[in-house]
Amino acid sequence: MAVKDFIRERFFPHIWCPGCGHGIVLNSLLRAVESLGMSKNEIVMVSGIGCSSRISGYLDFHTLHTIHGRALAFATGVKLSRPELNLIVPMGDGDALAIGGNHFIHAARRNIDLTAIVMNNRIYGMTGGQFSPLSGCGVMATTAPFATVDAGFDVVELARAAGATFVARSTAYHVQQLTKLLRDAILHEGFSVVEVLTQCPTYFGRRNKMGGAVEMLKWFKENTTPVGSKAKAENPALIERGIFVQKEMPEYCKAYDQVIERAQKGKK
Ligand SMILES: Cc1ncc(C[n+]2csc(CCOP(=O)(O)OP(=O)(O)O)c2C)c(N)n1
Repeated sequence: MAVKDFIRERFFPHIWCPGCGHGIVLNSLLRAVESLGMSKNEIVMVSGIGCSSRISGYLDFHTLHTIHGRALAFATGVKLSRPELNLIVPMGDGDALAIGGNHFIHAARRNIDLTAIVMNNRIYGMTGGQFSPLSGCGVMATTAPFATVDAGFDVVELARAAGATFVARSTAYHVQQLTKLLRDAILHEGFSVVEVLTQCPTYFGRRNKMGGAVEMLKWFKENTTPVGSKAKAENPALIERGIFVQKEMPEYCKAYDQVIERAQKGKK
């Protein structure tokens, strides 16, 4: 399997708990990259801190494992200095939308050509199960032993409103769709966001009595539906999967190059 060439075997076994969905995302991402025929030298993966962010250690791309919540800021710097490279930024829900929420909306607003993957397990996995801005209301967490009272963000609506030009969602159950969406997101020129609902049986599943990994994956199967389906009209509680936004807008690095050109010519 050619994908094996993309893995740093020396860092295995990985740190993820048995049944964690993050490994499924890693697998889908590798298949997406392989299907694009990209060389690993053309890819830079930038991550922050979290179970999800550890993915950058396991892949033999150019990788930067940075600080919690700041992956998009580092990635913006890399992309502006080397726009010919493909930047992939995997993040946890806390990383992307709690401490990193401001970076997220501004990267979307600028339409810089990065692929942001939000690995949404609705909990802070690495630090022991605190609730995140994507946990939603009525969720048990170590920091909410009597359940949360905060509503969660809808990543798709947030990314859309902030200006992302490609926005999609899938789950760790729907691996073929996920692979395709990751491929489309990498190909898209502009800020692309793929939200992946992924299971954390250890902290989210156990506390919320959702069962183990298999039951959580079944939950994704039974509680999601393709975007625009009839099922959603009949049952508004279903979570939609698919592509929500796909449009062309001026890309930030290209627009910035034009500013440099104008400055060099001395023209306003
Ligand atoms: C500035 C800073 N604040 C807090 C932490 C502690 N910390 C590390 S990972 C993490 C949250 C991880 O949750 P998430 O981003 O959702 O990813 P997951 O582990 O669930 O994949 C926190 C709070 C840190 N490393 N740095």
